Amino acid sequence: MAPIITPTRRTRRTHFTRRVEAAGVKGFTVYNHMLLPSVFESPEADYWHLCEHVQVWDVAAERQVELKGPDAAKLAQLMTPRDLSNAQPLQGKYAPICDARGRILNDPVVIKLSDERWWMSLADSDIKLWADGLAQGYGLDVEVFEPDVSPLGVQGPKSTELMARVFGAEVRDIRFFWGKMLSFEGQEMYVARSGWSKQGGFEIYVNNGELAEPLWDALFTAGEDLNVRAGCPNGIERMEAGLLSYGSDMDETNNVFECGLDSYLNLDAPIESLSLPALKAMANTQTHKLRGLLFPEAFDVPAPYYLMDDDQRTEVRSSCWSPRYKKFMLYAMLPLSYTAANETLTVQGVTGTITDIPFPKEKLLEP
Ligand code: THG
Repeated sequence: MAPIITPTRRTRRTHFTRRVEAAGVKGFTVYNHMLLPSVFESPEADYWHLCEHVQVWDVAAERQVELKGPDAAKLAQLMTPRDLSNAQPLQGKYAPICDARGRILNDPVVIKLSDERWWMSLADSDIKLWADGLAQGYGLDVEVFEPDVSPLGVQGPKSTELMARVFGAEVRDIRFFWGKMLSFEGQEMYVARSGWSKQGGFEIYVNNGELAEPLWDALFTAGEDLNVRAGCPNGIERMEAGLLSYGSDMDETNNVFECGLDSYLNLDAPIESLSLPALKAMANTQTHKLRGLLFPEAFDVPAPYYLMDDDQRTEVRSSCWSPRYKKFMLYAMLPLSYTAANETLTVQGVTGTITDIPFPKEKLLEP
């Protein structure tokens, strides 16, 4: 028998796990101490289906940390160097969370529900502890907790049609990273146009566990002729799209500049944010940058796998074969001293081209 992850109370199940199992899930990962499906048919079959049809994703492991109270906005702004002062109710913003040394602790979608109520829809790290520690240390009037809210993704080119059938035509004019309160069986829930793919889609923030399975079933009944299937964040699609995965591509040893997330900062905004002084001081001083690499053939890079030697040694962060472009895609944090002098890198005798992230389309299409 292949080794498994032993299920315990710590590897929390979601309100959708029974349906995910019934749909034939073949693998899980653990994310925010919770099960996150990782493959259904195969990574490649899941990829093609996602790009052509519509999938329902149990992304409940994208846990929310809720900030609630008079100082909620103040705490949210303290945690991220992205200016939140212009955020409107029901708007989301992709906003890195950084510590006082400018390092990345998480890269959530920050959602303003109202002035005194915010969610951070988290990647995989323990931000509730950090937020509560800051609230206590700064003496803020805010509650910090994990609400029983479970995002359900509806992703793929047919997602708007499916969502309109279940939630009504109002979903059609939701703009990217905005949301509406829409009702399912009489329960209002936050529905946003977002999700960890570039195939288009929505996320439903299911706030009543008893409606989780009925909602799942309603999506599958309404989507039968759309070829709806259970799916999950797909490693191939997200690398082709240039989406970053916290914990794999970057972690708390990296700063936002190295990861290319500097477009999500507002260094000159008149905001009070813990990391801003450090980030201003370190702008343009980084020695490494997360880059893409494209190889004409695949090879094995069992983690941890290191590229180059000595002071240039660097670990492969993510990799996979693109069946669409017939290229082996890899992300690595490369020393600028290397990329200043070289446009290629040879690994196991295969020479790859160094690129930006996302991979430029013309590089993907190169023969
Ligand atoms: N949805 C929700 N929560 C999440 C994720 C999600 N939590 C974990 C993880 N994903 C957080 N990380 C990301 C990374 C990228 C994006 C969203 C969440 C993303 N980025 C777009 C891009 O890079 O093109 C757009 C960002 C922007 O322009 O603001 O979508 O997926 N609920």
